[in-house]
Amino acid sequence: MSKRVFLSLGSNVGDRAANLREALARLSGAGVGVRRVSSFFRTEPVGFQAQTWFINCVLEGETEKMPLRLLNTLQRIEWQMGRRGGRRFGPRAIDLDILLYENAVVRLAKLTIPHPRLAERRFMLIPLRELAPHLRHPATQRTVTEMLSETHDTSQVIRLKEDSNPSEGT
Ligand code: PH2
Ligand code: MG
Ligand code: MG
Repeated sequence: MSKRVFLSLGSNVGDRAANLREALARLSGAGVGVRRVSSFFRTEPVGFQAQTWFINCVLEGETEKMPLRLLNTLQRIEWQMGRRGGRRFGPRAIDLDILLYENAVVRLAKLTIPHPRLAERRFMLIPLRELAPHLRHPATQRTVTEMLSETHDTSQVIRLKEDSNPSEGT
């Protein structure tokens, strides 16, 4: 039985849009069927300053993998794409995070689902709203639209007109 998942993709190093596209292709080749992808967004860094803005998107996918296996796959792709340790909130070519996995609530030392900061991050909520505005957080029961209207995050999230053109809108 395949599971429906929503993943967040982010990059703030190098050709950021190309990095997202490469990650999408690698996911498809690694057992994560990509069903739909949100627009790409230029997003103000959250949690640190003096960094290049990110490009973020969210995908709806389908996978047979259990949560920890999926995490493993994401970390392998991050590694292959050149993310080698570094600061937790430092610059990165690619960051792949699990936002939602069916209606699962997972609380393990190395993995929390839904993503623990989902409701505090416009760069996750705005792309997610494009794909699934009425989807509910399995623990709080808030919809994506509700989380967005209630969040305290004020960071900027600007939709790119063409996901193939990272410079647009700068
Ligand atoms: N990821 C973070 C911390 N801050 N800010 C933006 N705009 N986009 C991100 O993907 C992001 C962030 C930690 O993973
Ligand atoms: Mg992250
Ligand atoms: Mg991450």
